Amino acid sequence: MKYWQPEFETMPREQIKKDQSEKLVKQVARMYEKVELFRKRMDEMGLKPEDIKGVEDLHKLPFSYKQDLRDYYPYGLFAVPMTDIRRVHASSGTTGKQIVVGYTDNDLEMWADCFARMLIATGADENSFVHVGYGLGLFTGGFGAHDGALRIGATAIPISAGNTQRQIQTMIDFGSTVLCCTPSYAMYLGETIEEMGVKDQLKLKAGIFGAEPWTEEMRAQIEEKLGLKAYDIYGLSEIMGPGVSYECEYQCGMHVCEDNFIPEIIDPDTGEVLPEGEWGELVFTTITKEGFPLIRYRTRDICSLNYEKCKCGRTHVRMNKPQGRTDDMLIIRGVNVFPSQIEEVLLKVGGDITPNYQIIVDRENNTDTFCVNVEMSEELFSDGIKAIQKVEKQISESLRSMLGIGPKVNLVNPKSIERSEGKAKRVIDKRKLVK
Ligand code: DLL
Repeated sequence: MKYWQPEFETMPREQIKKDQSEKLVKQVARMYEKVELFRKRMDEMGLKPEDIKGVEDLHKLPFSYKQDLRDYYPYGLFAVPMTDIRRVHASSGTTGKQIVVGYTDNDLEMWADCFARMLIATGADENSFVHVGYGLGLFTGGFGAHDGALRIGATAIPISAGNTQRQIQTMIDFGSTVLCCTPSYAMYLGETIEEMGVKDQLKLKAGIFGAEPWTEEMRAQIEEKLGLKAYDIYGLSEIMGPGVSYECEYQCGMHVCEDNFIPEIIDPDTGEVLPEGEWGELVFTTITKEGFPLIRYRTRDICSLNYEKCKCGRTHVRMNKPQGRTDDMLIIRGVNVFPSQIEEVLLKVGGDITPNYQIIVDRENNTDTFCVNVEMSEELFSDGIKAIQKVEKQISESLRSMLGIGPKVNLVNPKSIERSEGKAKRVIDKRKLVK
């Protein structure tokens, strides 16, 4: 089967709005009937489904939150009988109880279609070999990529995450052309490929990396180590999984699949919708999902939107790389610090260090302590203590000038920080452990 780019991706904005309005009106009416929590919230606000006439009324609707999924766990927010739910996925998140999401046949079709758009944008086709290195299981990453590969008629290699040397040997033997995994795992694969000295045996052309924030500097390193073009893909279990938005060949923001999802940017404190271009919390409404639809879901991702037509011809809105999450922002001595800011500085330092790091925050005598452990390169390790101290000082000063506070930087031995096969754990906040 051959996949073609649907015409709606290049529709004029007025037409997109019309299409979204029709779908939103139907979705609101259906959810009012089927989902108790949604009906209750609408009633509390004195809103009736008829009050929603199109996207211009979206801001009137109530928000939904991750806590709702926990309160109604497992199936309390589903909008169809369980006999129509064909598959479930779950997300444990970094904290808290797992949440579960469900898909009807149509939902799975729609998801495969969205991931297929990502693959097509990278130049993949029925001749491609799609190496699925996201975990295949309850995590949405693996199955999302797998179904997308089938949709374009490519050959899927559902290897899942882990067993790094075997992954690489399989890539070589099976001729993988598209690699799908988290960016931190891509870095680890790249490092191992260098050690094995097999880069020239790989046939990789494109990488589809997401599920965690990553910087432009990291993109450059991954591209260099793996010899491919690295694309960013965004998604979250609550809304669908990977493919809610994706980069095109121009890599200037991720196109939201607006025929299925309406994004908004709001002020996380007041809930007000912010004007185009401003950074705030990303909120999504699913307008076509049947099994587990959500209205105005607060993602906690910090992002901005750009409605300008892209050079690729797509008119679908682009979201910027999320800067982090409202819930992973660290407040250290009163200063807001995002792990991605630290990563940006570290990757700029280049050769003497590796991009493997951990941020450790603690509290001593009522003051926050802030420490960044970074792995040094083998070369620096053999240069001795004076050279190491010099680099530590240089990183600490660069971080101070970016953040306004300087952490204690420790360069640690090569390969001493644990590698990740999925989402990397970069922050250890010991203050949260204090009872
Ligand atoms: O991570 C779905 C996914 C799988 C996306 C594979 C892309 C590729 P969750 O486990 O529910 O779902 O985590 C969702 O991960 O709210 C963001 O905070 C973060 N995230 C996902 N993609 C990106 C990205 C999957 N490209 C949460 N950049 C989201 C930054 C991302 N953060």
